[in-house]
Amino acid sequence: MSTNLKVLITRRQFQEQINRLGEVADVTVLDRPEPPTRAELKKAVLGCSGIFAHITDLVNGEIMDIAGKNLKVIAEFGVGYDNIKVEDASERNIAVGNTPGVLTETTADFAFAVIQSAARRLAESDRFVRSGQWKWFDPLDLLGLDINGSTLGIIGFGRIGKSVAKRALASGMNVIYFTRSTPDDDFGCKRINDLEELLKISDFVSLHCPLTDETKNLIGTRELEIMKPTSVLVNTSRGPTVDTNALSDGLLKKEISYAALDVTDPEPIPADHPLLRMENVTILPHIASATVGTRKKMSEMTVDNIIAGIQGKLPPHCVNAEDINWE
Ligand code: 8YV
Repeated sequence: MSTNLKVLITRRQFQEQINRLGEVADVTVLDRPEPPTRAELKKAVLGCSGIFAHITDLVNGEIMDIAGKNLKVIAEFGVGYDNIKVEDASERNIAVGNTPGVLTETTADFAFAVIQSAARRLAESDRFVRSGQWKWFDPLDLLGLDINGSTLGIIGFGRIGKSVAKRALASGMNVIYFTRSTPDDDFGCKRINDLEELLKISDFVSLHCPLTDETKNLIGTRELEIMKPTSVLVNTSRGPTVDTNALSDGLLKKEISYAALDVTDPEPIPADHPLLRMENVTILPHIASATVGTRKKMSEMTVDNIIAGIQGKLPPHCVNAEDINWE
């Protein structure tokens, strides 16, 4: 459809949602598996009213200014939107949308699967068989950790953190948590107000906080030293919440026993990174929300946010609604 509204989708997306957008705007899709370069992004945003953004796009004031005065809405395909400079958007009266809720259970399922797989060394055991090292049954080989009866420390007790906690309780874990917010209900989990205390007593530590200035490198050298030498660190939040070099060192010094990461800093992690040579590390390619159903819902919600925004209505899921004045 030819309108004067232009929308950019920065990666390939579900055709059904591209078609929905096409009914109200001229849509450009950067239809490749890989992210656009900075130069490509700058060129593609020119004159856009809406940007359908992904985690790989840094959308800052520079990009917003290049897009120009038509830009009304930037909609993130995801709940975390640390790649969008929200302050820059608010200063320019541009709404920022995201997709909370629809990915909570899928991400929690995945995070708990990662906790279990780290406990029982599944990735390592698979590599052991594939590489032909499995010669016979050995009663003392590949021994893991029990989930039941152990303590899970959750950092960030929002929607996803709570859903992971429910799964953990059902599996017989004791759940403790650290959060800056005030949860209305913690269904038998124990709040710990001191992060160091949580790190000291947890057998598993799982990160579920957003990436902010405060949470960048939340887990670094000191935190790893405090953790139990037998403990497991699981990160399905954002890579930079963990200091990658400190983690490599901490694993080498046996400060903790295992790390399982769905997110890394940088992302992707370079193929020659020392972490990839360690058996007691699992690294996954940022797939916590990656199910057909959930990614479709995220795409639909992102398009809902864009359609509202380009038509001058606040997106249904707007993170800076209080800063927007479209009178
Ligand atoms: C997305 C995510 O896959 O929602 C989030 O915050 O990390 C993932 O669900 C990612 O943001 C893709 O843009």
